[in-house]
Amino acid sequence: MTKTALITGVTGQDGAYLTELLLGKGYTVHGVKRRSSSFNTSRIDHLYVDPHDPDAKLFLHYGDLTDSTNMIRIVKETQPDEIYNLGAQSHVQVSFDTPEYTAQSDAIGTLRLLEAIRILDLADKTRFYQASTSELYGKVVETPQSETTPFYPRSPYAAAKIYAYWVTVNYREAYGMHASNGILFNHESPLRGETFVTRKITRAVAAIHNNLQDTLYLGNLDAMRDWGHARDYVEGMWRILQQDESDDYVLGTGEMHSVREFVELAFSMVDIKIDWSGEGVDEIGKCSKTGRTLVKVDPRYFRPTEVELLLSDPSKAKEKLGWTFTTPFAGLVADMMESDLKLVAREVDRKNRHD
Ligand code: NDP
Ligand code: GDR
Repeated sequence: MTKTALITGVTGQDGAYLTELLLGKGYTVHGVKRRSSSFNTSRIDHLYVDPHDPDAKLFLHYGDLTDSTNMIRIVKETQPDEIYNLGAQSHVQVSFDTPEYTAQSDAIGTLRLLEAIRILDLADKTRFYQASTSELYGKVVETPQSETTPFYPRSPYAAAKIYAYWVTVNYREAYGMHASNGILFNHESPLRGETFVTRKITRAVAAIHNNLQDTLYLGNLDAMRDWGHARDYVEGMWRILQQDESDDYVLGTGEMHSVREFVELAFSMVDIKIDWSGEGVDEIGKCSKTGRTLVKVDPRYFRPTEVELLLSDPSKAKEKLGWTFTTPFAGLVADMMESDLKLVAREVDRKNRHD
């Protein structure tokens, strides 16, 4: 029997990889996209076929997690077997500028979807996946961080996501819903948004290598993250919803690296070795051969409260879901660099043709 999935955040990084995965498994996929004055479906355009085509399996619906009636209508019309709630204002730093909106979409948005399932009497049919996050751990209480590590959110984003986490647990316990949290550590890819640190770095390194940019400005170079590849993590999301019992799982690599290490590795892939000097806001990274300054610190990117390090213990997911990551840190950086070097080469080519 063909299953039907509904994905919020279908136009985002994870939405794109998950859509590809589910279509490959024969699912019919409904996605919620936001109305925007410019195109926002570039990550899934290659998967989309005209809905008039009899083979069409991907359908997009205008919607927003801040709009209850719209959510209820979409759930009613699509009658999904599985809902993946990936939609969110997902940028930690931006959440300090837009805390109320972040709470509306990330916290209450989750409640709206759970209520839609309940109101529509779909609790026995529809399984629910909540995109929870390692940001819940925030300030370091213990490492590595597992399903039993206490939470200590450090941003309006994390505070909103902690509500979403607990309301998902509550609807499971109160109404017997198959509702699960995936507590996912950072996962990246060539589709990563350009203002997250990894993609900001790989784009800048590719641009600097092609003389399109002089300097990469970053915030906290000492922050440590457990970075994996998004393609691996959407497989984990799907596995979580295939379990007989709903539950909460950490997905991560169990390895962490600093932002500085990410920068060094990305530059090494275009044969540039970075020499660091100075400290704090005065730290700079120079090309070891030319002495040119390529990396500077800009305090604008410091956060009012920082999450210094995140490190997962994904052993429960390994044992119960048979899930583990397949792309190690160096492979992730290489994949992102390769893709951004191609993108920049296309930009250079376009520019040359116009000159
Ligand atoms: P992205 O920022 O790439 O995508 C977010 C998606 O949510 C986009 O499709 C966006 O639409 C949509 N969206 C934003 N606000 C709303 C709203 N109010 N109503 C409906 N849709 C909305 O995030 P990722 O793909 O990286 O992450 C997916 C989810 O997983 C998010 O919830 C994120 O918080 C969470 N997460 C991510 C991790 C990571 O490392 N990537 C780790 C742990 C959790 P649009 O394209 O129009 O902006
Ligand atoms: P994060 O990702 O906050 O972990 O949230 P991000 O890539 O934004 O930051 C990671 C770390 O890098 C430091 N940093 C910078 N960050 C950005 N964005 N820009 C910079 O210039 C910069 N310089 C240093 C940050 O301070 C931070 O410590 C991501 C999002 O996908 C969330 O939605 C998700 O929940 C978590 O990962 C797990």
